[in-house]
Amino acid sequence: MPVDFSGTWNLISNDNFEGYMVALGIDFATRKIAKMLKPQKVIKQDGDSFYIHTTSTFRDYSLQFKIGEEFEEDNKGLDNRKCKSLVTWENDKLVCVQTGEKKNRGWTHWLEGDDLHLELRCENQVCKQVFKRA
Ligand code: 1AG
Repeated sequence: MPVDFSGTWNLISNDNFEGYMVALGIDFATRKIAKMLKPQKVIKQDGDSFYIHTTSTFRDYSLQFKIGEEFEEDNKGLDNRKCKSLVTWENDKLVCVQTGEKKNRGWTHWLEGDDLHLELRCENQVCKQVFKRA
């Protein structure tokens, strides 16, 4: 059985989100608000097609992609930088490389027990988020 990330997920931990946001050049006032948030993710997976909607009381972000197909990502409401993104499977992990102005930018999603994990990378910063099923 292939992995299925589908579901509604609530953030339970968020390590070094501050460092990640600093690496992305997010201003102090926005960071102060953003780090208080407890975002929810809704993931719809149909084979290799994904829809990931992250919502919060402050801003929302949605993403649609197919494994192995590069797409333009605008990061609207986040750092607003455009990049070229490519998501691939590495075993049961979903790995995204975001090529653009920022070095070493990307993220990895995987399931561990009943939890959804997300590692967000930018330059030399790594943020680690864990979500539980709603
Ligand atoms: C994400 O990517 C993007 C969603 O999870 C938010 C994650 C990190 C925030 C990124 C940069 C911070 C920039 C601005 C802070 C302002 C608002 C924060 C809003 C957070 C909720 C949207 C991976 C993903 C796959 O798309 O799950």
